Amino acid sequence: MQGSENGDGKPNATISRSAFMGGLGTAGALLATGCNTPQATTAAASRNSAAAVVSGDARKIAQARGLMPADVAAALKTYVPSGKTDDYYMFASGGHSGQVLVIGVPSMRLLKVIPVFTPESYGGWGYSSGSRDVLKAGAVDGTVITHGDTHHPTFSETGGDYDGRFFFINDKVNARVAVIDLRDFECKQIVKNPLTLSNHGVCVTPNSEYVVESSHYGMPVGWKTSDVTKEAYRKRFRGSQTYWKFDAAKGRIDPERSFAVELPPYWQDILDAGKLGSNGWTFTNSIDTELAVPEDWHGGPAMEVGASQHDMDFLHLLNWKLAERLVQSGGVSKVNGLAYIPLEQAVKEGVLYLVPEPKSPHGVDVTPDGKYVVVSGKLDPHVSIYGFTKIQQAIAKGHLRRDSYGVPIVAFEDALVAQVKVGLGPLHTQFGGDGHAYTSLFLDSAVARWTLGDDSGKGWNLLETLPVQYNVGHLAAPHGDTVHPRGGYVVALNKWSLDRFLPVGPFYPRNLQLIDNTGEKMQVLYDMPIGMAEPHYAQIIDTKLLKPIDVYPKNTDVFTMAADPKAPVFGKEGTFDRGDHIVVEMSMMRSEFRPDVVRVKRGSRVVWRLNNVETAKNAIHGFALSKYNISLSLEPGKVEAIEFVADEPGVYPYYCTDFCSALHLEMMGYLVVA
Ligand code: CUK
Ligand code: CUA
Repeated sequence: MQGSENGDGKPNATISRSAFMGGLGTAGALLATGCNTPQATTAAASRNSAAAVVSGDARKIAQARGLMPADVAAALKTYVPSGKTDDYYMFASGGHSGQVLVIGVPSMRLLKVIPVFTPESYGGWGYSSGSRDVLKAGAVDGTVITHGDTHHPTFSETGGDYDGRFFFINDKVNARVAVIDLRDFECKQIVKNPLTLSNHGVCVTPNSEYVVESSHYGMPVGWKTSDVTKEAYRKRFRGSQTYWKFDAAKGRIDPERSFAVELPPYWQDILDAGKLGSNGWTFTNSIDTELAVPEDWHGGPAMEVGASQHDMDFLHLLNWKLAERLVQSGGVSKVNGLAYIPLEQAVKEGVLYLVPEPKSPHGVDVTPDGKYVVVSGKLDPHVSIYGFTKIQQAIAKGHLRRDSYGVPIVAFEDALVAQVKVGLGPLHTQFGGDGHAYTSLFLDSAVARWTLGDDSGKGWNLLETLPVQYNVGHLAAPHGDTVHPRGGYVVALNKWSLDRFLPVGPFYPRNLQLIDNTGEKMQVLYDMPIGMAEPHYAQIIDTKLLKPIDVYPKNTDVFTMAADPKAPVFGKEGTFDRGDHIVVEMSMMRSEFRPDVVRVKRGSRVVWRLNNVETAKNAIHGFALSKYNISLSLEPGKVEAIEFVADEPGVYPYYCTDFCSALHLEMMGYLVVA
């Protein structure tokens, strides 16, 4: 029994965290002996405090609650005492809530909801002028979109590992990508793809040169057509892969320096970027090489049947460094303002290749060493492992057959290194710090753990599978898709929870399960309900890499992260008539608004600037104005503005929405419209 070294009742000060994590027996010993010896964790401090817990009382509690030794071990592994913090941040997509969730690991405590694509009144997102501008930049043909379907979160990387600086997430339903600055955990930019209305995969290249977005459903380029026959689909519908240039100094995507590569309309799906030896390439799978269209367009079978006829779909291999050189040499045209490499040119220049991949593929993940690409097909019980070297050799050899669009196809046998039979419905793969790979099994509701082998095809073996509850989608592991996975945990992001939680009506919580992967056998430690939309993917980052600011410097405009030249000046507040509009300059502090009365004439356009002049951590003030649909959140040092027309005479209270002090309820004022 692992951990039994503690069973002799002697303190074991040298036991490592990972040994502790692996030791179910530690808790077993705890229950069996009820001893007073310190059980180990990393910190010396917690080693001492553990002594108090590990007593006869703990045993009594466990017995009274009917806990098994494994339950107690799980509790000890996930419990983060009051006042202590977690080892990792998990950033999870918020699914079709359009937001991003920040969760502590291993405690699985929700730390923050970052508003992104959807207005969120707690953060003033979509109400302040600055955030409205961000949402407006993501408008589709002039329509400001107030929702999103977030799937694939991605940290910025340096050298193939997360660098803790920025975070990106896609909106599947309108083909948009958002940038979040990890200095303040706030969304700063949304870009709309001008080629398509639906995307799916998003990843970054190893030094965040590009945020890469794959289109999803086949679309006429620019979506403005009503020619929807089967023939039109083949001829004029296309996929695309967009390489959004990321300017890390500015913290923004630069559409001027971005480009796209045209692809056949195969419904490109998830993608991943090559790393180390395979850096310079991206790998994108696809699911509708049948070119199926709705029955109505040609009288064929239903879409889901039509799109699942082939035994193989295509993995797309894109040489983005070559594409970048083409763009930089000025040899490409523009479509809807974006530099664009048409399919024919991509083929001619050797930018694009295909490799067949088994039935209805979904996940594609590059191994930490960059040597292999792991593909899983929903309707094939294997993960297929392609060798980057083998692919390059096949390309160099030439004589490749082509698809109906003329794209060269590397033969499956020439690219394949191994297949591991993992179970039913394999979707997504992550890599653990233990050198193993972890694949989610949607149909089996399980996680498969398997070993990585070599080019000869040896060493690729299934180790074990662990049931999870239920219908797992993605997995997330600490730095689990980088060159340097940290290990310790795997989180299963499950679609269904069925019997896991108290009933809350027909909308069941989604279930995130924390798994310990440090032992011989994996163990589910914790079920975390998500009381909103389904998080698809999440990434987990070492907390040491993030250095968020706790107070904005004075007068900060959070969209430039610099002092706002128009910030209201403390002591010079007031209401000023500027001819065609009224300017309100307001300071906020505990526990007052200055001014506390704002008088304007009916019909005035009002530009209201607010400055939280506090410098103390956590001294947040909200601002809500009755009738005018305004809610703001001003963290200390932040400046924001709102604009509206005061169109009705009356008296409208405004007040602070954050309980900021004992006199918080008195922090209010009146807008008087005469
Ligand atoms: S997808 Cu949802 S479980 Cu958008 Cu990565 Cu596979
Ligand atoms: Cu400020 Cu309450």
